[in-house]
Amino acid sequence: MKLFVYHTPELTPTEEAPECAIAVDVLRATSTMATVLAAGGEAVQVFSDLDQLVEVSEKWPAQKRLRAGERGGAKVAGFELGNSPLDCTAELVAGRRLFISTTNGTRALQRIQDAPIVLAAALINRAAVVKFLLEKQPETVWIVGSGWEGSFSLEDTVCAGAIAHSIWQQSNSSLEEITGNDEVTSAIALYSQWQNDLLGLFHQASHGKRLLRLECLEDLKYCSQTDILDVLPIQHEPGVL
Ligand code: 3SL
Repeated sequence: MKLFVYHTPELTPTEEAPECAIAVDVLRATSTMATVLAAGGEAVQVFSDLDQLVEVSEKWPAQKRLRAGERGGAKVAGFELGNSPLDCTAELVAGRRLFISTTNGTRALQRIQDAPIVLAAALINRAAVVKFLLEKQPETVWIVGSGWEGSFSLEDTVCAGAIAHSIWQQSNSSLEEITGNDEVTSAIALYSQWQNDLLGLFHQASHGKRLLRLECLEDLKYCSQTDILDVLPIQHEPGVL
């Protein structure tokens, strides 16, 4: 298995495709998706366009759907949910489909949706993603960070590093054998440096600071936990996990 890390959807190659592609948006889209599925959500359907989300979700029975929208960190008016995983309780989401559009995370998923295997990963479900990769042994794996509007983000790269580090430790492979590009080595180095203080790293991160200004400290705390949900968000049809 060769791992490749791409920091943003924009930096992800367009002319080739891996066997498995993983979207990462720790703060907060993929953390929210993992939480919804772990809490019994029927599925998560992603959209980059809000109007399209409304149009498609309207064809779904009202009691079986939830609409979640985030722009600039804030909830989209008229939707039931923003993008806080803490709002996604089992009472609210069980048996319902989440129709979601966020600034960067849903864009990352759409960028990779043509790969044969598409996953969504966050720190909270890292172990489930690693277990799947070790069992399935795809030849090439791309880990794609969502970043922020085309820029690098610390929290997505540290999660990519957490995944790569765990594969390296559990696969009996050398670092060189699993490393497909330099970004993998730097992501592992970032994770190794901060693995015992991921919340501290989020306080350094530009999007962490943005969310703190929006009074989302509890979200940062929740999303900085590692391996707390045994859930594998895997794409069943384009855009649906
Ligand atoms: O950019 C995104 O996709 C979001 O996850 C950003 S936020 O954390 O909801 O502000």
